[in-house]
Amino acid sequence: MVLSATDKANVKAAWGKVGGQAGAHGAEALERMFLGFPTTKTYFPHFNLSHGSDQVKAHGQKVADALTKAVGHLDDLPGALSALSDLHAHKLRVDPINFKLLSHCLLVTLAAHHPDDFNPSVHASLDKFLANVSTVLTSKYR
Ligand code: HNI
Repeated sequence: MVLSATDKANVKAAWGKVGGQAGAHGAEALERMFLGFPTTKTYFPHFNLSHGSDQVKAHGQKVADALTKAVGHLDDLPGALSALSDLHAHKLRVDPINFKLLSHCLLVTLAAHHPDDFNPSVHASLDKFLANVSTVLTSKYR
């Protein structure tokens, strides 16, 4: 799924609006994922997943930082996310289905916090972006 010039501009603008809230949005998306899709919790047996936990906050920041890096390398997502792709495929072995769940929760979080920016075009571009990131992170499974 190729990101058009409009998609790239939409994604950059939307992520720019997120700014310093990215980590908090990441943590909120994770919390939504754990509550809405409890099977995803099985990948985090070593985490305290209760509301406001420091581990979820820290992980939300890591996910957000990875997405910030991706937004900065929209023309080379495989290169920018190569190490993360190795980690998810070879070590974590997260079932690819879960990436759709986290992507959905990221979209909902962005829509909830930035309703004026989240028009249908931006929605579609962010969805394509997250699908592309997910494809890269699940590309080395076999
Ligand atoms: Ni994911 C670790 C980014 C989807 C389960 N993940 C990371 C790290 C980043 C990251 C960054 C930290 C790497 C490091 O410490 O070097 N993960 C992302 C991104 C997405 C994603 C950008 C998709 C948009 N991860 C998922 C999904 C699951 C998932 C869908 C499972 C439901 N990730 C994990 C687990 C870890 C992890 C588990 C290890 C956590 C830990 O610290 O032990």
